[in-house]
Amino acid sequence: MRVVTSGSAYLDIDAYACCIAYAELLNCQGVAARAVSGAPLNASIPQRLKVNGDSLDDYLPTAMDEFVLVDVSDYHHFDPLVVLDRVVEVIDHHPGYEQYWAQRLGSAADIQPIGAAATQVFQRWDKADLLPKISQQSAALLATAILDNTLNFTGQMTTAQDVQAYAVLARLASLSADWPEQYFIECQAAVGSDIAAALAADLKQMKPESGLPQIFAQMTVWDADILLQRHRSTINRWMAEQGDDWLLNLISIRDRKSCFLAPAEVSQAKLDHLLPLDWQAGLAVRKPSMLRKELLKLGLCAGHQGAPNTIVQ
Ligand SMILES: [Mn+2]
Repeated sequence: MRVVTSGSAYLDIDAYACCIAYAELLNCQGVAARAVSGAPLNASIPQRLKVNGDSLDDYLPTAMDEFVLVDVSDYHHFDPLVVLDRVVEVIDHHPGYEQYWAQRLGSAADIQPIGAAATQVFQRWDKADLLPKISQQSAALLATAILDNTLNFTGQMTTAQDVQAYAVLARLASLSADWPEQYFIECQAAVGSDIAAALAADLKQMKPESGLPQIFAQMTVWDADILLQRHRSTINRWMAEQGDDWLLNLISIRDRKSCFLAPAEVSQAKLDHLLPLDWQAGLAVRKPSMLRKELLKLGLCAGHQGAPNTIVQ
């Protein structure tokens, strides 16, 4: 059995879609596979696209099983059920571990700088000439994962392949022309219905050398202004319970901006060091929107340019 799985902390729609759609492809090709994960699903997965309630298959792998990792390649963050020596394939779009996997797996490691790992899974279906057999659900999941991970095609990592994959998948899944708007509005409703859970499900602890605030939460919604109007005090309260030095990057698809929420001066100063921002009562707006991985890249570069001892502090 091939166990198709992803990271340990939570599943976003890209990881979730890739697990399901890639296991489906393997089964179509006569390789027994199942999509398995013990991680909770975050607010990027709409209720109506969930295949099995609020979790994936909780199958317990046997000593005979092999593992396929999707949307993750940093083995520190693999689902705990993974046995590293029995990983046979990796499909991912995060930088950092390309060499490691190329040495271990050769061409079975597919790590590309692309908007969504879902686009890579789409390419597998396409190459196998099996797209006419993909389930409507998997097509909808992959298409929506592309929307989410590319910020509706405005993210800096978006490629022409993402755009093309979405067009084909949206047709196969019969998605309407206004599906992107519908989808992000639905995410906003999910976030708004339980702010604390949504923050917890996309929160990362940043290392000092990142040059970023220690606690970094990120959420993507349709209209950030409305969300902030309704929930800003709850967000402030909940984030302050996690620590003093925190940042929320609230990405607003409708107006293509990031709202950075960081009340502490120490957190604001870290961001000021990386890009010009105008802080008003703990809030700064950045247009076009930015992803956490883009800020991390800026932070790491700034660290390397400074004096060596500023990196390790
Ligand atoms: Mn992804």
